[in-house]
Amino acid sequence: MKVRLGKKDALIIVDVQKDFCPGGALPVPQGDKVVEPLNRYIHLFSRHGSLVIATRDWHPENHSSFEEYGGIWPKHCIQNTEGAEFHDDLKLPEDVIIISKATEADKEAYSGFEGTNLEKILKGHGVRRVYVGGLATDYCVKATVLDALRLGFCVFLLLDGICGVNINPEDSERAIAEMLEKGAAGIILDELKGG
Ligand code: VGL
Ligand code: ZN
Repeated sequence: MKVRLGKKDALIIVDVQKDFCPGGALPVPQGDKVVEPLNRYIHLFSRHGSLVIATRDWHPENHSSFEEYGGIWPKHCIQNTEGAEFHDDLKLPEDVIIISKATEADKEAYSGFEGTNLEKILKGHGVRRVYVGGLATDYCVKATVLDALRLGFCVFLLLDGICGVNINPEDSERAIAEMLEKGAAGIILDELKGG
């Protein structure tokens, strides 16, 4: 499928943060592999004047998702720490819109739409189609894609720009299947044309 990038299209880069990359607190195996392809998408969208959005997991130190506070994850992406920074090689444009999520201790939010103004921002810019990539396929990417579909956006999943945790070996495959079943269209960079 060939897709022509339009003005009302937005790129959503999910949680490409140091803690989710090898060496971080909650590493996605080979999570840093998404950086290069996502940089190409960023370049294309920027060149077209299309919106680039980056979400980040942005937890207080005592977040309820941490094992220490009854959750299931090791401490990760704590606000204003190095682990919460975007990957050093991710080339976000100057006018990137950053969406911080799961910022309250007692609320988990895998989706970039949950407890944020992402929907408002997109609708305010007249965005109809979103292209979603980043980390992790089986958690925050999946939740963001499913919310976008529910909210009525046309959603493209960047198959060459996602990577999963795979606590169970097939979690990512299953997540991708679910996103596609529910209406997302899988796409790779070669299928996306500027213009
Ligand atoms: C994520 C686990 C915990 C993610 C965030 O970004 O996919 N996963 N917090
Ligand atoms: Zn988290």
